[in-house]
Amino acid sequence: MAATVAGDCGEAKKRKLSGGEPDIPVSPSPSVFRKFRVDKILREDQRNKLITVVGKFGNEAEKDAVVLVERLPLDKTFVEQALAAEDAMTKETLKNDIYSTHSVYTPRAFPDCKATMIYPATAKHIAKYSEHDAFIVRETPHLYQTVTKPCLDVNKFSVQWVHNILEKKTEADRIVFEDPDPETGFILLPDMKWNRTDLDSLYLVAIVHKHGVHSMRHLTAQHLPLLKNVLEKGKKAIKGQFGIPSSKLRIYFHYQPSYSHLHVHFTHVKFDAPGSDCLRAHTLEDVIDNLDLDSDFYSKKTLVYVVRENDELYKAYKAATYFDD
Ligand code: G7M
Repeated sequence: MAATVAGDCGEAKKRKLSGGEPDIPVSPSPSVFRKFRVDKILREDQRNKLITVVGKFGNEAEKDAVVLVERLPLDKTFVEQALAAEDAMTKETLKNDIYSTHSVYTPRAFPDCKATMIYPATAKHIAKYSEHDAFIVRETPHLYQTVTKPCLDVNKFSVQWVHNILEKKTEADRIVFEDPDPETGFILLPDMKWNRTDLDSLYLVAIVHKHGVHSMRHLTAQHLPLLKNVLEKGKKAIKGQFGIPSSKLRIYFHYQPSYSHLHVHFTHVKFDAPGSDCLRAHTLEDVIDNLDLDSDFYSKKTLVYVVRENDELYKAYKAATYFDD
């Protein structure tokens, strides 16, 4: 189970976030983390105000849970309502002439953190969310066939969450747009990383209905109708639903993706989304152009990306003596 416990204040709450009912703020209930005990800090990222830990809900025999805790971005509603709320408290920390600073204790109805939980977490999840050295790989088609593919075939994350979305078993109320065509259709919905409050950090993901396309590496010209459909209808749905024009959208694949069912990321250009850098992101427009030029582009292309120590792929390249250090 992967659960996102998120705050729901802000501009976006007033908009229709999905095709269904407007998002209604849910009143908080006792913390799901009451019995949680932190075993180890996996990663501290003060710049992004994020700490990732691994721990357990019970005794040693219990399965591990990975929890990512991040500060929510501030928004207009917070400044308008939370600061002035009856039950808000402040403590003056400095006063000098006309200048003063204050610690602000916000009312309970205003969440200040978002926690993303993965439970039960596998060793691969713990590795994914841990701090470790990064190494750049230049994956030739030969390296893909001889090392990457055999490794990924046995070490992949479950895509059960993807199937749940496609079969409307989970997150159905969050769907922003669906084209049900089995060949060219997709479901567009908020990515787990988006708090759904701040449009400047909008993050949606389009999951294709078609099965069996594991990553960008597998794309050929035969997938062009699918890709063009995701691009055009995805942009249109975001404009219609959130009022964001396509000139403000970064639309891309990850390579390597974490999950081997084809999906496309849509993020706001103002948001410095993790994995939107040149070592992981490939814009959908570029991918379409490349396939228009050559149907076999991605079976011939050398693809550059980062692997991290602890990652099974890193270990596989190391065993194949790919790295020169
Ligand atoms: O790296 P990759 O291209 O595989 O990215 C997968 C994306 O799916 C990431 O941006 C995740 O935040 C997102 N994601 C992962 N899970 C498990 C979920 C989920 O359960 N629901 C939603 N909505 N997004 C998810």
